[in-house]
Amino acid sequence: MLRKCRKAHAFIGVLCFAILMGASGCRERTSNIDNSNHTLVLGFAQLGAESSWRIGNTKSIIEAARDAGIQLMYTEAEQKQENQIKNIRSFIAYQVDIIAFAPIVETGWENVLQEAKEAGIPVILTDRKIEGNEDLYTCYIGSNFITEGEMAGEFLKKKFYYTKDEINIVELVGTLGSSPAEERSKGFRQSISDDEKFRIIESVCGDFMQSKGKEAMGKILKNHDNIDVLYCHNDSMALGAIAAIEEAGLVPGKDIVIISIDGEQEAIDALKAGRINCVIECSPMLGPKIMDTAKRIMNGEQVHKAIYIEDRVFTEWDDLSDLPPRGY
Ligand code: GZL
Repeated sequence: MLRKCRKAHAFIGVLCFAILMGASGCRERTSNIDNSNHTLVLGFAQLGAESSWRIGNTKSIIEAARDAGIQLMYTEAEQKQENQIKNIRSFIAYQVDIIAFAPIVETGWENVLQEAKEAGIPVILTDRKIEGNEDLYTCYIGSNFITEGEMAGEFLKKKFYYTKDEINIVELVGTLGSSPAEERSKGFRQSISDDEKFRIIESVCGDFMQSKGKEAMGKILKNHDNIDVLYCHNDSMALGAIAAIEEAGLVPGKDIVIISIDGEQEAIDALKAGRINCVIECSPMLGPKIMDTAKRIMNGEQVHKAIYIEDRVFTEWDDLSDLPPRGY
């Protein structure tokens, strides 16, 4: 996984540098792209490379821009909001036709999005949402994280339908203040709130990262010897937590029921091997929808304010033998 990340990093870094170098200075923006010789320029400010999901998301965006004949200016923020804001400002200065970005957290975007609005550059939110003024962006493209949290709760209620005893749950939370973390927590709690046997005994941030998921779960296991369920906001943290569970001499998927979100290949393989009990899909393959929506916006078409991607649930009860490779 690490080697794959490094290779992906190198490729993206070179690509990003080449695009930015080839795109120095300002450019003359046209109001729309109906004249055939105009190439749409889209600035994409990615938040980081913290998980297989994110690497798959970046790959989908780069490939979809190429297939759509869109010139992509790509930047990566190493999970720092200040970097994302700087990168968006560089797109404004260059006067790209349209900006798309995955806001690492929900707040702190008003100023830079107001600047984009005043520059007449439409903004697409991808993957994650922001709080506040909806006039500052044209649309959101991504998953419904509340629903994903509810799906996790529904699996749990089915799994423990006949159990009368208390069910102790620990939760590994994604990046604090991010919409997936906030909403996956909220949807899960809403879903299990009608049965008091479910008790969340600890909730710890693992920042969507495998290393931090393992570290956090190691500490939780030292403080609790009565854990029945682990609910992880993403697969990377779940895979890290599984390593910690095994190091503690416990059997993941048996001693501790594990629910995770994303649907990356490694998590599906763990599900097939019985080391995870439920994986909720959150597709990172947003590239084609982003590029199609960008073209529609530039052609003056009305688009929906929120364009949700359908997600599926994979459980220990499903026959996954025909599931095609996940691609991330
Ligand atoms: C969800 C996305 C989350 C993934 C994580 O749309 O923002 O960020 O679930 C990723 O794997 O780090």
